[in-house]
Amino acid sequence: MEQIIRIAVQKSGRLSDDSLALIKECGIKFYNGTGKLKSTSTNFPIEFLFLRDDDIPGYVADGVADLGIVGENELVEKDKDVLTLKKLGFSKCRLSLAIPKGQDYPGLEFFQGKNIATSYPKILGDYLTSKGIKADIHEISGSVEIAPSIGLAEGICDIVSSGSTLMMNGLKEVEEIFKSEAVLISNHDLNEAKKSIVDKLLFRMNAVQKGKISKYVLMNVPNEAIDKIIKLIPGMRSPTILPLAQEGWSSVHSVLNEDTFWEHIEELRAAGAEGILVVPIEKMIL
Ligand code: PRT
Ligand code: ZN
Repeated sequence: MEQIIRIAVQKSGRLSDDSLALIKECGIKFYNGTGKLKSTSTNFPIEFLFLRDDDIPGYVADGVADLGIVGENELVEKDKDVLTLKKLGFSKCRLSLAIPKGQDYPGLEFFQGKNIATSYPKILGDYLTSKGIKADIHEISGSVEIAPSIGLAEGICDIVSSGSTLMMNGLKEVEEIFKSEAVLISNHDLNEAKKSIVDKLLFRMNAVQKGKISKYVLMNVPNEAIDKIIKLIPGMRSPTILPLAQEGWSSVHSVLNEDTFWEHIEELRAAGAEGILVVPIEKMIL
């Protein structure tokens, strides 16, 4: 039988849409009708298992799935022996300690001897130990943010994204203890055939990711400014320069990184570039 790899993705939740979108952007076709627990791609040797995120690290460690997409918070909390292949840049959040808004916060010693409610006892326990704080950790699986108002704990440790859940529950964030984003994980013992499929998948994911952080830029430049402009935008190998119908002008094309994009655009305008067009890149293969 031809080799196939199995990837575990979250069935429905904050990771699902971006996980499936990334796989589709890699050109991998599959059907994920509602309620389906399994699906096989029609054009790539990959099979999908749709699971709760809590179960993904364990399934990958046990080899039930070869790969998985999961939040780092869940991965570290579950403490399973798997490989992290790649950070995926979505589902970003932080794990933070929070206390009632009206309380004074003198620093971490606030938590000495206190009760803290969380769904992340391992990450919190390791953090407090490393800081020399002894507290009682109460593990609860959901609605952690109501724990202080019902008298269960003096503080909580939970996932924060915008901060609005804390605010709505009269809490304030006092310490960030862990940063998380979605990661691609793999089983430790893949055979060579599976490894080579994983390499193909990683190659495509890298191309999609590089495309996302890069922009294709086209601009009109007076010929005397070309040298100066080229120094500002080296491009992938070097920029493309095409003559315009109007004498003395050229069109310069290049690729810019999104992080430094606005700085570059300002420099280019100052150097004489006009009519700057910025085009998204779907994939980038170097
Ligand atoms: O059903 P299943 O077990 O698969 O899903 P789940 O309910 O356990 O997880 P889900 O889908 O809520 O989240 C999946 C992953 O997304 C988490 O493990 C994190 O890695 C990541 N993530 C990113 C978040 C958030 N942002 C987030 N805001 N996970 C949870 N939240 C919750 C948080 O628990 C709190 O209740 O949103 C609230 C805080 O949000 P703000 O924006 O109000 O601060
Ligand atoms: Zn979960």
